[in-house]
Amino acid sequence: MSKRSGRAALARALRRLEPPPRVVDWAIAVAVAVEVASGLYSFTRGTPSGAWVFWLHSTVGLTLAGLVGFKLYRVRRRVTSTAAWDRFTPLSVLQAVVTLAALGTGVFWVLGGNVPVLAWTTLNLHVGLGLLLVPLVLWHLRGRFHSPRDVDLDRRAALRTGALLVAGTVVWRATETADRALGGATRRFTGSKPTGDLYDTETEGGGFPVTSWVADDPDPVDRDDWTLSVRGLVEEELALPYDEVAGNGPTREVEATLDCTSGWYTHQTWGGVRVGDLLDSAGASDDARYVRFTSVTGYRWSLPIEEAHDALLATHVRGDPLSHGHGAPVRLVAPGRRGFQWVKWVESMEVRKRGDPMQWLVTLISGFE
Ligand SMILES: Nc1nc2c(c(=O)[nH]1)N[C@H]1C(S)=C(S)[C@@H](COP(=O)(O)O)O[C@H]1N2
Ligand SMILES: [Mo]
Repeated sequence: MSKRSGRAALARALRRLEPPPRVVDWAIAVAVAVEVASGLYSFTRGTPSGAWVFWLHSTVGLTLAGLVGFKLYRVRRRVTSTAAWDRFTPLSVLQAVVTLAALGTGVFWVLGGNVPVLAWTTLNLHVGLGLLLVPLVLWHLRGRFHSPRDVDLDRRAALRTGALLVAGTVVWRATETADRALGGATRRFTGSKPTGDLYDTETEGGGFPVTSWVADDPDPVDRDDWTLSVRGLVEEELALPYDEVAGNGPTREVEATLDCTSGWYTHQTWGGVRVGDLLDSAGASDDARYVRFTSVTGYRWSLPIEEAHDALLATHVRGDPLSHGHGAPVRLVAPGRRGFQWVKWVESMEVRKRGDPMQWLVTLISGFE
């Protein structure tokens, strides 16, 4: 087949598969919304029962790639001839670039790639680009808005859009299989990779990176000056010095996986005191529903009380007392939760009736003056 007739055949095939323009445009907006929502929601999923949200994210992401392909093919002349540019075109081009970069970094990460930029993994970059799409898409809709009522979603258009979604699923399954065959199966369902794949930590005896979510960086906490305060809905408030928390060595050891949303995980043996034992000593009241753990920096997270019972306030990791960077004297170990919820440098444990929606904001701004 000559080059020209090959291209004509491709154009014909694309035309046959292409959903109508308005359907493509709205499907892109919906897909981006689904990606941002599922991406953010995935930050809260740390157990395999939450794996579906990662599947959804991958499948819709690949479908979005197909939609963007159709879109770019359709508008190619409007972009390549600058005479056709209007004041919204530069922003549209920027949006296309950011979308492709967000998709590209996501796929690259899944296929085993990582090109760190300063402290950022490629997964961090993927998240940043994805969030950048929110204002860009809203802006784009403002400039090029077509009412959803104009969307000509007849049976055929619905079938074609559905076919794209199926294609997205097939490609996703295929990459998963290929990845497993190529030995990339060390990725967790969250997308995180073993620390040793990303950082040169294995040489330090199974160490793992010290990270802050945003800006927390306190001075080392003096174990002798520190007490753990247990308060709130309890019969008796406690202020426990380090020796009473750590005792003659940890009273409990737990194996748990620390899985950071920047894309690494580490499996460690943590030693410390079971939160349930502390709750029993203090005597939690009947209407207690949550336990909130707060760091010396103000950073905090709450767990439902049943879950808190089985969590650990760790003083040790791999048999050694925690280092400052990993949260000494005491950090929260919350199995099944993502890394950012494992509060470091804990100084108080508060039994409460309600959860704490503000904790989301606080984890982002703690550490700033
Ligand atoms: N007080 C406080 N605790 C924190 C953080 C933080 O910034 N401040 N970062 C969290 C994040 S995002 C992760 S992944 C883990 C990292 O623990 P590590 O530094 O021991 O590896 O701690 C969590 N606990
Ligand atoms: Mo993290």
